[in-house]
Amino acid sequence: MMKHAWDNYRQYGWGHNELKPIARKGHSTNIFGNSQLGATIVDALDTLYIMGLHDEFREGQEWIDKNLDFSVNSEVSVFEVNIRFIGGLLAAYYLSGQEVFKIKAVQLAGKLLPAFNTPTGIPWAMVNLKSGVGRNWGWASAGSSILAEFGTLHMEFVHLSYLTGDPVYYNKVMHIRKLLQKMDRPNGLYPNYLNPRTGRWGQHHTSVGGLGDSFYEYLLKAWLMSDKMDTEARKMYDDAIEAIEKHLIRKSNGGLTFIGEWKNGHLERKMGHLTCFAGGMFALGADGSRDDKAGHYLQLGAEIAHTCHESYDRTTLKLGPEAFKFDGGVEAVAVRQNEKYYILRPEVIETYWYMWRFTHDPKYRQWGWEAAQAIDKYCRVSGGFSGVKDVYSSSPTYDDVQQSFFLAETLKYLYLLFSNDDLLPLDNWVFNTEAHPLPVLH
Ligand code: DMJ
Repeated sequence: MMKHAWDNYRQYGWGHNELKPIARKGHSTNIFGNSQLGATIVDALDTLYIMGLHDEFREGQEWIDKNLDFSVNSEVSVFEVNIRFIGGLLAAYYLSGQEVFKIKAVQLAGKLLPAFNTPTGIPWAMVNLKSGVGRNWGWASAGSSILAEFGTLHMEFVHLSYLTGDPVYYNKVMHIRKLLQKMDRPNGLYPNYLNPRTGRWGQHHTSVGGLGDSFYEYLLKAWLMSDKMDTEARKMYDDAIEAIEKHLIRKSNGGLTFIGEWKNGHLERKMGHLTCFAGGMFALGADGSRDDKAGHYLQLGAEIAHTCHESYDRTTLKLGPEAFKFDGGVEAVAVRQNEKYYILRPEVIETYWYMWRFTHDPKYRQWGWEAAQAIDKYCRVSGGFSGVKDVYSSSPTYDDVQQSFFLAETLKYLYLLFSNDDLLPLDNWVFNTEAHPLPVLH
């Protein structure tokens, strides 16, 4: 599957950010700006390396060496470029030892730094790589920055300071943490929106899915990546998770544990595909949890994995919808037409993999295999892999996008699920939110 995805991108989309596997041409979205930055190459490198696809890896390295140029007049998402490009380049560097990846990661990080020039030091969502001018998404509550965006820089920036000896990156992310620590949190929850000019929260929405997700993930992973020395991060994670469990996690009438979304004091009984990563996060954070609640968190991870598997199993294609409800007799099923799509996302398989590593219960391999077969059956087209618009339809239509995270995450987690535990052991490696492994800094 990786060969099929890569070879088609190589043939039809080379150098573009992503591939349109049906039109057989390059694809890009506004998160990458208007330049051809080869997002799929950078995102896929470590997967190629891990799978032993060394010729493909070398081709990618050569393209990066000769063509990847960040001095372009292009406005990109700071978060996306950090998790996919900086994370991807750093992982490729650590795995292969090739200096070019480190050099490019540091060059790119320098281009992101102007995004932090705000009255509070909370970065803008977007920055122009050439001019350094930053701004926020027009749709985000009252000019706010997004929790999952400014809160998902820590792992990569700590590594950048470690590799360069320059504290500037570390200082930027620690400043964000200190600021967050000082703020009041409604019901102990972190709202998704924070205004970088005023330092005030925007709308009181809290989510473990889109807009919130990887902020919580990075608190836990900052602690793991520091060889468990960063106890401040662990405490913030424990506090946040306790509040989430109290206010957002519920059991449906049918006995499925789900994580809802908190909107101005009201719990929306809806869970996103993105939220399904949390099963793996709870399992990963079980060891070291407060009050010896390791068993509890491993169980919670297992329950989320089960719920997310049900969201797949209750569809025609056996692929999960973007969001599913637990309301009025509906259980783990999408209701609105615009929530029925599957865009090759990794989160459910990611959780299967973590649960497999921690329990070795064969059902996780079984579930991963079901998902792999469904992707191969319904998302494979002759020009690559495509997302599908309706997982409940027996004749689905395609969205014609091969997302870069399909190669970075979905296929990597599947491969790891069927590999031995000594391939990237979790005692030595921590995966960033785009599945790029970074070493623990002992
Ligand atoms: C990826 O880019 C990352 O996993 C991110 O944290 C969330 N969204 C996508 C995949 O669904």
